[in-house]
Amino acid sequence: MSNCLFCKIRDGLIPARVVHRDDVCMAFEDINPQAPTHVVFIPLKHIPTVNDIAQEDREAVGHLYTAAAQVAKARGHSEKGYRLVMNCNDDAGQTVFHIHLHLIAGRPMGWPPG
Ligand code: D5M
Repeated sequence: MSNCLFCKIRDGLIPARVVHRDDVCMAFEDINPQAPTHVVFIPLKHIPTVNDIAQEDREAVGHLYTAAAQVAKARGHSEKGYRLVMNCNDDAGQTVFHIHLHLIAGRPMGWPPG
C-alpha cells in the first residue's frame, strides 16, 4: 500500500525508533507517547483495520500480542501490568489505517478509556 505511513516505516522510507523486527511484525516507539512506554506493533502485511483481518491473518495478529508481551517483559512491565489496545475506525480514534497494537505501560491507567 504505497500511501500508508506504517508501510513506509516498514520499508525504511520514513525513520522510526525500531524496537523489534521479525519475519511477521515490527515495532517502533510511538511518535506521540501516552506513557513512559508506548510502542506500536504492526504486521508486515498491510491490513487497514481490524475489520479487514482475514482468517489467514490470525497467526500474524496473535504474533503481535506475543511480541508485545516480550517487549513489555524486557522493559520490566510484566508484573505491574500494561495495556494492549488496537483502535478500529473513527469512533475508536484510529488515525493510521494499517492495524497496530499499542503497548502502553509505565504508569497507572484508568478505565474506561475516554
Ligand atoms: O494510533 C496511531 C499512532 O501512530 C499514534 O499513537 C501516533 C503514532 N504515529 C503516527 N505517526 C508516527 C510515526 N511517524 N512514527 C511513530 N508513530 C507514529 P491510532 O490507534 O491509529 O490512533
